[in-house]
Amino acid sequence: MSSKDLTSDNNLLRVCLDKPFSDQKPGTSGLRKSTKYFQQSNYLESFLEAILQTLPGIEGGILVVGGDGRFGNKHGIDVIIRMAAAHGVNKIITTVDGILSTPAASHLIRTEKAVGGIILSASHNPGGSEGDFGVKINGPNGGPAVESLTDAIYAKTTKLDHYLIFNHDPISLDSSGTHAISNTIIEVIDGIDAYVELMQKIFDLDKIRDFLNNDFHIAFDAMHAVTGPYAIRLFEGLLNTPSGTVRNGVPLEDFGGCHPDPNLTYAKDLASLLLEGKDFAFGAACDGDGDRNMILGRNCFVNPSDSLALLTANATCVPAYSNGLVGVARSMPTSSAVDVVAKDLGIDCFETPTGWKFFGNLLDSGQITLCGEESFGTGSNHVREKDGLWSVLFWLQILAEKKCSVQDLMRQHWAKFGRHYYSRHDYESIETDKAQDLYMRVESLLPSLIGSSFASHNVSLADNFTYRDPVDGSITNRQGLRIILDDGSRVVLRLSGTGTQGATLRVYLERYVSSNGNLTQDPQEALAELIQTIDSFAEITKRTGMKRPTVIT
Ligand code: G16
Repeated sequence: MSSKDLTSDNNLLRVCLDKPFSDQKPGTSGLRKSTKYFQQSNYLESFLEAILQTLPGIEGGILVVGGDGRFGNKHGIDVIIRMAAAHGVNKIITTVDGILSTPAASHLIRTEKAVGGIILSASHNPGGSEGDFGVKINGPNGGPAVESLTDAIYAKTTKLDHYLIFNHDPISLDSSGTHAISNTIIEVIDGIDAYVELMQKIFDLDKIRDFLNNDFHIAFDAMHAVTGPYAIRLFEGLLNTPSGTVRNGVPLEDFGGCHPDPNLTYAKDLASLLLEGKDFAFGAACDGDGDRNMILGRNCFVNPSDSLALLTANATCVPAYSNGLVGVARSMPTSSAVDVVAKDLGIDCFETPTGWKFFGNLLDSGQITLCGEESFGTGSNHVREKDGLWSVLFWLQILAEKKCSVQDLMRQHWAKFGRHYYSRHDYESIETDKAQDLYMRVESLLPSLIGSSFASHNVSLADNFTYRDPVDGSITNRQGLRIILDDGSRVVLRLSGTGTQGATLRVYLERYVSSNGNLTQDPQEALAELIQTIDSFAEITKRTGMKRPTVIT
């Protein structure tokens, strides 16, 4: 049993831990576990204590706190407020109902000059008492904490013997207002205002409104997650689209029982509406915490890698980027579609490991303007997170300028730059040992693959990706197994850092067809030989017993 001691301040508690937790290592995006796991006594508090002891400038600093509205959000905010006050934070900024999207949190951290932020979200993972919960840590630049910080937090969790917390009634998040616990001010603000103002500065919303109001019908699916209130304000308010444009717009603690991951599997109602129906010319969805986006046109799904390339090629349509881009970056498994555009524009294109934190230094040092990941994430230097609604507005701005359909825009793009056929196959909930064995076996075979034949081509490179940060020189190794063929085709294998059940194997497949080749194939057909070859080489079906992936994107 933990013991609680009163310190000299009668309301300040020092709670002793029987022993430290050993499993609080942050993954690709903070600490993510099942809600039930987080409900273990002192589990959340231990991780928060480690953050509060590690984040530089906490005492006397400003901390931004919010979440995606999932089960546990308000309780978590209450605990953070009382613990942050116990650590002498000067001001905590949190939001009405605790609703704060990840990009909006990033913006607040930057504008309020906070020492960082704590975002309660398991992102695109399901929520509710049977779902997942998570704690994301952001640094003073507004971006996900860099590895040196998350490593230090993890190291702290393994040694903790106590945490500090104020005994205090929960601060009401029902409306805006200012409160205090001891010397700490708690400001509860509207979490939507500042973000909407930022969007008004970046985009020409009048132009988008005129375009949409001229019979260009759109549907947006907020998946009962955090973007609902933002989207209603932006689309049904400022852009004057009909009421009901935003579907599933009320944030629910369990996301209405849905999986708030905007892809063709989990946002299939919206996908069917666009891919089979005739009513809408444009559709989009965002994930649990509002940083991911999926873009659809009538009869057209936009692959996220293509989306990044298209935003790059058309960036000057957006007022904030009308002077062009300084450079772009993509994560290693993201297709090379953006590389071809960057080359054409004569700007740098960087390749980083998976995870938004790796874009931070490039954005902070002014070397890139746009960046993105294949996992439905695109963003720019306006914040230090990927930004779902920003991406949707970016698309609408381009369409308002070009006055064409999404499908036409994609076809014009491929006709100029060629097409990178691309797909990600996820094999979820594999037994961890089996997944590790499969992965390590493939890794050990890579050196022998170089120069040999693979899917009718020769392997020109096969390795485990190592990244050297061009700004601080730090090295991050073992970031994914790459098999690159002499025609530029690639297969990449990674084990996910965000799953909570067993292991998820991600297989990324890419094949380039130049502008005079066949540009209208089904991606799974275009990639069929690569798919078969990697399955037999990596023994995926044989070792997992799974005949097909859980999710195909
Ligand atoms: C997945 C994606 C990554 C993404 C990460 C965090 O990681 O593959 O590209 O950066 O989720 O995304 P979010 O911020 O939306 O949680 P992994 O390790 O599961 O592949």
